[in-house]
Amino acid sequence: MSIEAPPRDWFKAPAGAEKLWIGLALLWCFVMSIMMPFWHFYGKQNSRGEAYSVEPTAFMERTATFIEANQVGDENGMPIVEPAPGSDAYLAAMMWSWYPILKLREGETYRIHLSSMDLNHGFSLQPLNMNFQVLPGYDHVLTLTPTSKGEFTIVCNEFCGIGHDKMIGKIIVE
Ligand SMILES: [Cu+2]
Repeated sequence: MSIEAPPRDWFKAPAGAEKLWIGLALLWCFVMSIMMPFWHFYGKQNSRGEAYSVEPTAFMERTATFIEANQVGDENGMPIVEPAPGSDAYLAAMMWSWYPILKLREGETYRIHLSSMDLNHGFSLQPLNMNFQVLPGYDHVLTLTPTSKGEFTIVCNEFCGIGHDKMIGKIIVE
């Protein structure tokens, strides 16, 4: 059987319920488009967009200095680091880990510096589902105030190679 062209008068203008559904879907497209810039300015879940350029080696040096000054423990060789409230904290993404584990206090504000040592990773804080891109060369500063206690998992949501699914980090809030 060969492919045949449809009859010339195949198009039937939508009517009744179909017309209504197309109208609603179109309206929803407009609502969602308007909501994108709206959520950018409204709410406290967004990044301020504060970012600097940084070489991965320089970022790693800052991370090492930060760990040296604030380490309070370790978990399977991964340092647990507790920055002073109001201070700067460093979190490096690399194939395939988040380095180090951060220990924060509820209600205190921190400046979390995020950068990648190799390629594009995705910072996804669970179960809150806050997501940010992590790129080599960029020091992205998140001003963060934890509002609840517990252990929060960081997963990588940007496919970054064979160990991507093992790239799990942690933020502890006390
Ligand atoms: Cu990754």
